[in-house]
Amino acid sequence: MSEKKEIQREATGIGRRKFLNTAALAGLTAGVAACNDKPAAAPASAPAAPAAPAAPAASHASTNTTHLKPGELDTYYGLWSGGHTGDMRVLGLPSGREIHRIPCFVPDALVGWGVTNESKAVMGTKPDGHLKYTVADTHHTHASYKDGNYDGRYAWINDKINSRIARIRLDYFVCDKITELPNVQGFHGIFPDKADPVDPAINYTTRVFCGGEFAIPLPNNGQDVNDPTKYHSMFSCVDAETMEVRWQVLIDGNCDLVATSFDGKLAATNQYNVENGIHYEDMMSAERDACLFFNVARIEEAVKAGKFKTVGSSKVPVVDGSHESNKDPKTALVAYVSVPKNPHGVNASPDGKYFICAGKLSPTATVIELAKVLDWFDGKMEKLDDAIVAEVEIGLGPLHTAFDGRGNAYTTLFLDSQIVKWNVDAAIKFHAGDKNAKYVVDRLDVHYQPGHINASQSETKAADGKYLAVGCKFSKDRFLPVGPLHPENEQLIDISGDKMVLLADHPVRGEPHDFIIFKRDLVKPKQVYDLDDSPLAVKDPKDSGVTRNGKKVTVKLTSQAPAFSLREFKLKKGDEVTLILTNLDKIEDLTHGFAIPNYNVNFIVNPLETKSVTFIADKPGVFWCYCTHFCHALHLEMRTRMIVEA
Ligand code: RUQ
Ligand code: CUA
Ligand code: CA
Repeated sequence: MSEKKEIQREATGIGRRKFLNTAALAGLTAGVAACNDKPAAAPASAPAAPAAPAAPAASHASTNTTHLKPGELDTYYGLWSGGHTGDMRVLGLPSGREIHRIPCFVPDALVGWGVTNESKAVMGTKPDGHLKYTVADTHHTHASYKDGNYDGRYAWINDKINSRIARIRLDYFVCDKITELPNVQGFHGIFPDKADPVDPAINYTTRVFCGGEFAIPLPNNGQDVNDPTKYHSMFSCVDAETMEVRWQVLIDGNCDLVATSFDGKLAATNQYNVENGIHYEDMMSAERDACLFFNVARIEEAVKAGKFKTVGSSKVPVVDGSHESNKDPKTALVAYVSVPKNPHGVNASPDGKYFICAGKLSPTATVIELAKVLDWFDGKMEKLDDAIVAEVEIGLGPLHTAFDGRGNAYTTLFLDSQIVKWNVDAAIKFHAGDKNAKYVVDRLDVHYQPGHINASQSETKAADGKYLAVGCKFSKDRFLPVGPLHPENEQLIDISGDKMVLLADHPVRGEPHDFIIFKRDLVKPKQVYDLDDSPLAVKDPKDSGVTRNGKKVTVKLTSQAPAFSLREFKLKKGDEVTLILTNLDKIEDLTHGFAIPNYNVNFIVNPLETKSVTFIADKPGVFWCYCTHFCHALHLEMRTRMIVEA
């Protein structure tokens, strides 16, 4: 059989893709009409159609190009979540080249993340010194703001499995803090605030909001497991600097993704389970769910006034955001705006006026005007749902939305395998009764089943409408086959003209979710550490040596290409050894590694960086500790002899 036929046959077989598509359609048929300008969805029982052929070459020439000549630098950074590899990835755009991976929640063998004492302190350990967790699932990544644009200080990323939030310093591109959210399961959406709701002088990020997706009995101690009324989830606020959890809001159902307003007054989360169901079918019974708007200033006043409780052993103040307790606008902390059936993404338009909720099981996008939500809180608008200024059909399976700064929104349609470009003002006119208002501007097939989407500078005041990236969950026939596991396909699209133009496919290791794309001059990375960054720094090769305190031994050494400061060092079997290594090479790109055979140790030290490891010298013998990172013509000779006496 020819190679081509074999690939085709595989494409029509029952696979993860078909299963997923069928399951999603089954959910969709529960009372949702298909979108007007699309053919009706296939019934759930119908066999999945064989793969659509690849899109024909775009008929519109693109002014943007992905091709960079050798030596040319990209003009944008992309920060990509790595999914269940637990890292953040740094891409250069428009080339799509992966430049770096920043390990956060999961050990990483290149840098020794989870091996060094410094990284273990960030990741968190059990009393026996082993890592508390070694798996994670990162979905959402966003960066700190100033004046409505990224300021290059920090980025954050979530771990859905263990409810942790990691912070990345954007000077060194390393993870420096991780916080575990109390009483939260399935921590999913994340968004930094863009200003303080009260103090206009604070026009930058000081809080990060976190949505909790899985409602659990609170406290989750094995009681009340079958009583849905005891199940709640929490919307959490983390301090951007200290990374401590400032407060939480107890809500009905569960919160999914998160958006924040440019004025700092509102944060929102989509909520697909107003039914408070604990079984799959219960979560899909209501025709409308909600987008929850949190009045940040009021919540913080309530916390200050002591109107909170705590849950379990956590000391974090928890205020009551349940629907029942928040019906009076004068006192409400949370507003429940209704949104059709199991919404997913919520995104803030760059003009600061609207949040847009994607319908997921409804083929609609809902546009909510923030000024009207504030009017409701202020008692100036009676019916909260009057804040909905548009609710328009856009296609099947809308998930996430990006913006071009020219009034257009771009939403992924998971089931249609398309991006729909639609005009927000036209949608508002259409919703208000002008049936001639054409809000759908363009559609583009993508390959295949897109989840996340983002445009260059999209959720900032500097949205520039040049590039759009889309994270396709399935790549199927777009790359050489490599066995059962397919890469995902991150596609790049030119959105500078009226028509979207597909520019490139990029295979990526599973499985990225959200990402942001921003201009390269917004970050100022440092390529050499400061010796004083570590209190343990060995500042002079003369300070190298072995010091002993009973069975506790400290080994200090330095690296300078092509040698370590100690040619050898002696230990006794059973010693508890802490080895500290400072790289005294101070020029860019001169990284050394340090591996100890049979001791499961390997880590790197970047220019002027200090790292340490602690281990028990339980195996006697000679161990050639060697440099694992190519540094010099004599890199292979760069070793030191660790002698463990029996
Ligand atoms: S959620 S599709 Cu975290 Cu949309 Cu990834
Ligand atoms: Cu030092 Cu290789
Ligand atoms: Ca629902």
